[in-house]
Amino acid sequence: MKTTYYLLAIILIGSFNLHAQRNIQSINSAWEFSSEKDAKTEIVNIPHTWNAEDTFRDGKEYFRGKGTYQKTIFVPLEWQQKRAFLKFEGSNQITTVFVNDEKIGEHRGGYTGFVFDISEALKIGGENKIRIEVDNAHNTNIPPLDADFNFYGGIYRDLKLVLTDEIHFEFENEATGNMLIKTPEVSAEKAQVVFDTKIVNHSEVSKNLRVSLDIFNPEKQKIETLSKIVKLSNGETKSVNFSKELDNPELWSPDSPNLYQAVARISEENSEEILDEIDSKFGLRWFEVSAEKGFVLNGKPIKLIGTNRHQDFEGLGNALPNKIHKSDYETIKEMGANVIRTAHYPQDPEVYKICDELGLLVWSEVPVINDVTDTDAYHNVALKMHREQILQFFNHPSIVMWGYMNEIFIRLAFNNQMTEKEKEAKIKTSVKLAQKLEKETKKLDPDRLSVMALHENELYNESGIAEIPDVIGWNLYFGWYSPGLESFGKFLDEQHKRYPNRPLFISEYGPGADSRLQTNEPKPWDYSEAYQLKLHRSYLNQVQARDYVFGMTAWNFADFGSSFRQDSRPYINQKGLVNIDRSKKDIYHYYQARLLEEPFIYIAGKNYEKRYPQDKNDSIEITVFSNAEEVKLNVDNTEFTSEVEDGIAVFELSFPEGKHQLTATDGSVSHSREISVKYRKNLVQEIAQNELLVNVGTHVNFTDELTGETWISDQEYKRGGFGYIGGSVYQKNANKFQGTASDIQGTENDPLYQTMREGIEAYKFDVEKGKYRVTLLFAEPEYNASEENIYNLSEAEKKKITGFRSFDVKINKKTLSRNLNLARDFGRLRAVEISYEVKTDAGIEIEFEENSGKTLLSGIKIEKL
Ligand code: GCB
Repeated sequence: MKTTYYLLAIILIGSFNLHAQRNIQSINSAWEFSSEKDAKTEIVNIPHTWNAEDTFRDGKEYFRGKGTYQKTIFVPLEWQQKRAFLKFEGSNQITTVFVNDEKIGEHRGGYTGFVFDISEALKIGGENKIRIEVDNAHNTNIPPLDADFNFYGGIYRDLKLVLTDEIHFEFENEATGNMLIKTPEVSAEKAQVVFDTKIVNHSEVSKNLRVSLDIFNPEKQKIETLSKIVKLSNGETKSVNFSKELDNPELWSPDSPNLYQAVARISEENSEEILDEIDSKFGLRWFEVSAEKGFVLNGKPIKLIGTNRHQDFEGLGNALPNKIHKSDYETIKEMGANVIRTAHYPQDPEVYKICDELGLLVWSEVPVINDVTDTDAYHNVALKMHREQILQFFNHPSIVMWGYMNEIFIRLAFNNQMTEKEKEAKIKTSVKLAQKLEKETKKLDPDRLSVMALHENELYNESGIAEIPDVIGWNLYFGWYSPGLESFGKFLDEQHKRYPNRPLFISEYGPGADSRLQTNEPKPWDYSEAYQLKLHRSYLNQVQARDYVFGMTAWNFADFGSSFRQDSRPYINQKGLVNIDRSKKDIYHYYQARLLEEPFIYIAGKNYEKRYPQDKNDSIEITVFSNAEEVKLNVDNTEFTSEVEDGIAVFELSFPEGKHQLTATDGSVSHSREISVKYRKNLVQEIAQNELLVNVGTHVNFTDELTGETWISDQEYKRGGFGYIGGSVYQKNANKFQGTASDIQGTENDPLYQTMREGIEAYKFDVEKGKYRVTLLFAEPEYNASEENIYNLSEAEKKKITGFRSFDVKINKKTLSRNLNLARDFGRLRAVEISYEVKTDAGIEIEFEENSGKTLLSGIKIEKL
């Protein structure tokens, strides 16, 4: 293995083409990797994280510590007169570089780029060992301290090796060598553009240099060449600035993302040979925001509507190829969005590039989130990160807001251990840091807006922190963490009344939604796609009705990894408009109907093709998303028409049993889908053909992704049919409608086990004579459920023990399981499946009899044998 890897390194470096100009090569392939957790080396490619799997397997216990990457490179003699740099685009979170065991430097913070000059440590004409240590252990002096996303460790963005001449544009700085292009004044008639570069002379002699700058218009024609002669002594670094007024600029906007380009070069005064060259795209636009006018771009008001986006992906953690960064933003643009928030941290350089090109406005943010440490070290890293994001992404016209804090009081608001004094100290240090970050923002970039995201708490107003940035974003979860969808608008109106001059933005909103869960009667916390639709529809309407709210970004574009989360898919935050593998939820298409201008139509229910009405008198709801005023739905060649309200046309139709072809059209575009219909009334009679599966204790249908089986929503028993007798829907938490959100061990079908009927007396199926298999699903939902054996307890003890649950299961009056104690027999929060074979002359009745605590049942399946 070692030989191949040396060979690889030699080929890589040998292929460098040593012109005088800078040479930039990726150095991603074939690194020897080992970690504190696993000393065994493996060969990995960058982008790489060591947490792609364990964050989704081990929950919050995922490995956080040190990983080491090593590689040997051969440095040819031609490098003698060159400078060599390593350029990281992002590595989480402390990165230390060694060349031939000599420490070159350390970088703190996992979301911005950085550059190390390795020239002095290299052995020219020989082999050189590069070792990079990366540590993602919790560090109280580095943001983020705590957050609802995974802190995946590793060199998870591209790594580049850059060779320059001894005379070059400055590279090793917080801007990672970016030339800054400022546009202090832009109007429809003219734009003032300033180009800031820095040049470095690393040679032994002083030089007379020519620095030139070419400007290209969006049509890629050269429109200007500026140049200066600069004398640069040996060892000297100097700023070289150009300024130009451009007439009738071709403005950048989401509809016309026009990009100019600047190319800067250095040569010796009397020579044609180019010593170094850098380039950058830039755009010309101006904007302002106010409570009265909202957001105004290039003189035109524009309501900003879009999403947040996290940077991880199924199976990859945060180590994404650029292609996925790109396709995510293309998908967001295709949704009709005009704005994005980079969730809680600066993202890959590719992201800002694609947002410029697609025309998406950007709120970029540093991960000062949930909590602050009151140390200079923490404050300084936060400030450095913020400077790095501003300087590295400065030239992107898409960026309009620099964010520097998210919900900074959330931990202290929920912490009952802290004394009032400690809380005051926390607030004080957070306010102080916000002031410093604000000052830094304005110093580096007075032309963009500063912004901070807040959670629903008065502390932000009381402490004065909400007054520090230019604008504030509210992360509001009414209808999810707080009750009542309409409370959202009331909250905003009250804020507006108290602070009439504050422009407001809704930086986050949204419920968890799982494509496996479907219903027509959505309720908070049922994780159904229908509830996701209900909430987003309501929020969109409430924001559209309020001019003082200048925009909103849904939480989140895609489901994302969060190791401590226990929802219907453990370790995943499910508020995405698309799944973690980017397959789309219905809600994505709803936004298309609300936001796109070109004709759009979509029949909702991609994951709701199997429908179970009671009988032919019970209608089925077919939902069509469209931006037309009226749409037609063709069902098996019969046409129905409906008006569209808020992007939705609802058809209540009764269907015969069987498969049906649906086609919706607005006259110009159409969409088709097939649904299959079975009457609940007939399910018991047809058990011989189709087994019957019920998702007990809930109003939602659950589809198993592996088997394709649908467990239909529960119902009360009625003669001639099936259903439960007695008990109530189990509710772990009074604020949540149903079930438990805990991770259920031993299954991927958590929601099936998370919802249950407690205190259930019986489940009945009025089947005909025959032999059947009855399968019962259970999970003990209480962490503290006792594992005691009931026979060991006296009556007095039984009464005393709380969380004790033991019951008998009888089928057709015969006790088949006695004293079933789920915690003792299988473990708490574990999926349990027990099948019984039963012969009957008529009907099956499964009775549950409590010995102690309450009976329960999560699911039931009945098959004819
Ligand atoms: C928030 C946070 C975000 C979380 C989100 C949620 O307010 O800013 O990081 O992921 O809520 O889903 O709870």
